[in-house]
Amino acid sequence: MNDLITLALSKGRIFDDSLPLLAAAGIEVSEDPETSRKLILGTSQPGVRVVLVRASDVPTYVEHGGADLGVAGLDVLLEHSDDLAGSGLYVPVDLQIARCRMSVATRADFDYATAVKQGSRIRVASKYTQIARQHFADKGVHVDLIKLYGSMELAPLTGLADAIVDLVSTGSTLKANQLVEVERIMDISARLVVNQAALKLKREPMRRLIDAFARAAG
Ligand code: PRT
Ligand code: MG
Repeated sequence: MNDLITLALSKGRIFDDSLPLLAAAGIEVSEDPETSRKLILGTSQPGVRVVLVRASDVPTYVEHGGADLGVAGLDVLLEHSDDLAGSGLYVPVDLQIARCRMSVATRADFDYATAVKQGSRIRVASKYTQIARQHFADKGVHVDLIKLYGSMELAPLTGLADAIVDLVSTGSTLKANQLVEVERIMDISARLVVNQAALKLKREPMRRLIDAFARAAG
């Protein structure tokens, strides 16, 4: 049986923050993705390799078996599917890395609290339309959602939207664009996401790796 395990990571903060966890699990990645153009990286463990994919593609790779497991932000997982277990995905460990929050932000001169209280329709632009839809539905707020793929801060500044839903870490991106955080929707961190079928087929090495991640994440 082929027990090679493929781990999907994305370049940037997920890769960088996963390295110490991998090291604690006794795994060193053979190359630096910032200098190498390779998309498949070997590791110090012959049974484990890393594939580099777009952050939002990690759940797709894991769901369809292109990778056995991966590391993805909770934002990415919630946008991928509202039924992760139904897609054959198992999310066993909060890795506590790449932490930030999902928030609502507006221009300083937009009175969000009053708009909500009065039941006004609010125009909300976001890359995270599933999370935004759920949040405003839970609050009973009527919204017109506008799907964007980036530069969300621009939407309230140009009149495209009244508010945005975006990830906030230090707050400096909002500040630089004169936007204010008016509501925190949820805390976000990266999670280990596992293909349930792979876990059954490669039970021992998969278990060992998942347990090592869980211990390293504390
Ligand atoms: O490559 P692709 O565009 O598909 O994916 P991506 O841009 O989502 O990837 P990446 O590497 O930027 O983010 C990967 C994961 O890191 C996300 O899915 C989040 O779970 C997590 N994370 C943690 C963040 C941030 N912090 C963060 N600050 N993701 C994005 N940001 C952005 C945010 O969208 C905003 O533009 O940083 C800006 C805000 O930062 P501050 O510090 O100015 O508040
Ligand atoms: Mg990014």
